[in-house]
Amino acid sequence: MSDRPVLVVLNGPNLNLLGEREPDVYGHETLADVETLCRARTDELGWSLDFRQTNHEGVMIDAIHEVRTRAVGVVVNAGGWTHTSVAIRDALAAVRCPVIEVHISDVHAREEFRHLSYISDVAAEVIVGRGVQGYAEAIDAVRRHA
Ligand code: CA2
Repeated sequence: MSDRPVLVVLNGPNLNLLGEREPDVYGHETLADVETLCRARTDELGWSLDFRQTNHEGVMIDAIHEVRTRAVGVVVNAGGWTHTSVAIRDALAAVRCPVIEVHISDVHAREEFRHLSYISDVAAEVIVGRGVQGYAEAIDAVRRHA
């Protein structure tokens, strides 16, 4: 088993559909493209990448618990749960390493209900509206905060 630091990227509901709909909001890249760009960045840093997506809140919470003591950093796009889930926020609050919140779109320029994030105040940094490139920026933010 590799002893390289493990960078964890967690994606929430509907992000598996990335690239299939709403390209004006989310762009044309797929989640597989996002994984590829994250892997390029973690390879450069000599880190390994654990990249996941789930549409199930309990699976996301279990994943956060599983990585909370062993990751070098957690990059999380919690999708719609960002605006609704105290449970995901509580799980992220127990993570020992830096947590970086990322959103592909500029949530603050969209509907009012997307302006509230339950996660932002337990995150070391929040990156919004940078497209999928925001994931690479989030990995760089982990490096600064780790
Ligand atoms: O901008 C982001 O990254 C979001 O986290 C994406 C979430 C949305 O609920 C947040 O407010 C902002 C939605 C992810 C759904 O992504 C889709 C992509 C393509 C087609 C359908 C859904």
